[in-house]
Amino acid sequence: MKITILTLFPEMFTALNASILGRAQKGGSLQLEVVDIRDYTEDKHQKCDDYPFGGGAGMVMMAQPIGSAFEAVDPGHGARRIYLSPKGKVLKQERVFSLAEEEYLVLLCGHYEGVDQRAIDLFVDEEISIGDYVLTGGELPAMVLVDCVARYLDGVLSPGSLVDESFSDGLLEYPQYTRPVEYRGLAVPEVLRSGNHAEIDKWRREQALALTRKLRPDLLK
Ligand code: 9WO
Repeated sequence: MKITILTLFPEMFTALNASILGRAQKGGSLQLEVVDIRDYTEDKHQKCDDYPFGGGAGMVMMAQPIGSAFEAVDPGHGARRIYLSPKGKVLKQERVFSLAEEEYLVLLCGHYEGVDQRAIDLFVDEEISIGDYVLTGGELPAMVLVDCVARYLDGVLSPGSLVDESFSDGLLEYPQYTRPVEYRGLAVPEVLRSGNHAEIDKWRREQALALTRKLRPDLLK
């Protein structure tokens, strides 16, 4: 899968080369491209933002550099074009699965007080929110989207971890323990040290269900 990120702050995306996503890129299942929208300005001073019509605080990202950047990275419009925005539908795991099936995503990151609405109307297929809060820009949400989608590409997770995840399908994760057996008076539950895998599976399912019922009952409806 290919993902292109359009942003005025490309240096923020160095974080994505670390850890798990570095592996996906090396393995070839993820091709990540970060594009500086400023490279596409036609303004002689490379200006990409301007005052809002109607007045008000702050600056608005101009339509021209954004439109030209979309057209340059995806001339045939084969990509799904997504704007990370608090106005979008809130991202859930189901949508993560379906996004992972796409060939090519182009993610637009807004900044300042927003983006000229015409860039959204002309070039964006879908707005996605990662949660109901306002940030200084769409860059962190874009990284969140890349991270959760990339987990489903080949070679990102160790074999079996997605199987473990579907085991507790839609539930919160059961408690995990590693060595030592006792830490500050708290012991690892006996069942996990029993070697009885049927009992371990049963305990984990029960824990996942009880935790979900207690902490996130909305996930069970
Ligand atoms: C700032 C602002 C200031 C005065 C009046 C109105 C205003 N609106 C905004 C605003 O919404 N700024 C956005 C900041 C502009 C686009 C990028 N920004 C953004 C994206 N903040 N939060 C997100 C986001 C994206 C996806 N999921 C959650 C949050």
